[in-house]
Amino acid sequence: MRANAEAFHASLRTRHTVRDFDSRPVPRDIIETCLRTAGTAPNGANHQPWHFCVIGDAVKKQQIRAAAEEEERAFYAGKAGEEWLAALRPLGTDAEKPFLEEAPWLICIFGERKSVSADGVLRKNYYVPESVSIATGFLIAALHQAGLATLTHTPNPMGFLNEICERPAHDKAYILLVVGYPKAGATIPRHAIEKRPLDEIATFY
Ligand code: IYR
Repeated sequence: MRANAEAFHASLRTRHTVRDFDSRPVPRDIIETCLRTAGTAPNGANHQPWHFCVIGDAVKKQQIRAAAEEEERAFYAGKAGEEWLAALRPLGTDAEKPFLEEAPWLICIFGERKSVSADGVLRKNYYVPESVSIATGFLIAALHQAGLATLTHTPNPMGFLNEICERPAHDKAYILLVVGYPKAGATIPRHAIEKRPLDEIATFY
């Protein structure tokens, strides 16, 4: 038990968000297996209120990049506010998102606020943000374990993804997950490496 817990921690602690992706292809079946892992996540009423739109198509990637950068330009030009922009400065991010075209796969992660049940009735789903977030965590861990890097990208708002992915209005895009290999020489901001110690993030009673 101890050895397994430590081995999993040793693996996950080496995961870092990457912002420069190589265009080297990643086989589709690896992504499929990792998505099956995401689909095992605990969720509200076992409705499994998520949908993963997996983009490998260059034209769709181009459309996503154009729409995301439009939102990001507004964000960095002032919509974010000074406090938020100051918090991001140590990461060195800006409105340019070339990785949206360079990475082999983009996974648009939607929460289904409603979904069609087996009997064809549109039913309400529960704990959608929580369920989608947990599934996303499983997905990121699975991709990492497979040897892939990810970036949890969140242009805001992300309504453009419904259009590009042809998802209904009752689906909400939560995260645009960029998946691939890091570009040679890709770096990680020093700011992102420091993790809070256990005694700060947990209290035992
Ligand atoms: N979505 C923007 C801004 C951004 C916000 C947070 I909070 C981050 O941790 C990183 C970036 C962008 O992708 O640049």
